[in-house]
Amino acid sequence: MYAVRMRNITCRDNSLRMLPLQAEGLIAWGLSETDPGVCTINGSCTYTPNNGVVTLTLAGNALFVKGSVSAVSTSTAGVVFSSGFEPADTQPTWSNTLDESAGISNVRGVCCNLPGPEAKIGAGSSFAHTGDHALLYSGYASNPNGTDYAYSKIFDVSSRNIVIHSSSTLSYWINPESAATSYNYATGSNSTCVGVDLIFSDGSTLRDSGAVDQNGHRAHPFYGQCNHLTLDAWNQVRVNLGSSSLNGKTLLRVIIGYDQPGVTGGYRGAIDDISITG
Ligand SMILES: [Ca+2]
Repeated sequence: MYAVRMRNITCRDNSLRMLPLQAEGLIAWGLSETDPGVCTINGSCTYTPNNGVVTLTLAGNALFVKGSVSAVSTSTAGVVFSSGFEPADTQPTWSNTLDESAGISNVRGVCCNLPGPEAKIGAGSSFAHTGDHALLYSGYASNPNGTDYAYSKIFDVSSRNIVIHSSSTLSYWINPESAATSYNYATGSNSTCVGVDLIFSDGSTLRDSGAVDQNGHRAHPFYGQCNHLTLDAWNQVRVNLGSSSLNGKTLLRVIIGYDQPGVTGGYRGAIDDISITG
């Protein structure tokens, strides 16, 4: 029995060295006329002594594992950018500054001799979605027969190396104001024709990517969001970025845009709690 036990140890050690992870089947070890032995991957070893000796079977029932399969883990895609416009949050890089991707067409200040459309931090707990601050947007569209848009840049994220992956999402909250809640600056549902937009390193944009929000509306201020948001309410907009043509692209800027051709009048509202997951 002692000899058998020793062979078993050798058999075990050789099995361990020979086993690829998750291997199945028999492993032949040390087969010869005088020293036959067969081990299986579950550690059951059969030792066949020389002729004339009763065959002995050793069943150790040890489980041989070379390497291991770790527990399958799940993880939530991390937030790679967020801002609620509070003092402790990431602050806008720009204020009231047009974005070079589209700029402006037939939009001016909503009132009060403002030099142009607004895109700046506004304060007040009743104004914000969370906390006391949100991004205030406003403008006045003046062309009844053609283009009316204004795109303003907010955050420069070019140094963050944010690459869109299959699970990447954009989320933000927007409160488009009606005339009643905007000192009559806003007209009709103009304030709903606004959305957060993204600019990528190859010059492409979220608005022209075809990506849609959780309701199937394009993430485009006009071709999607316009008239699909509820006035005087906080609307959450969630966009699956990874399933669109944006997968693999590198994000440079977070901007906002108003866009609605052929309709004049003012618009005004607030955007808060922007987040992007990688
Ligand atoms: Ca806030």
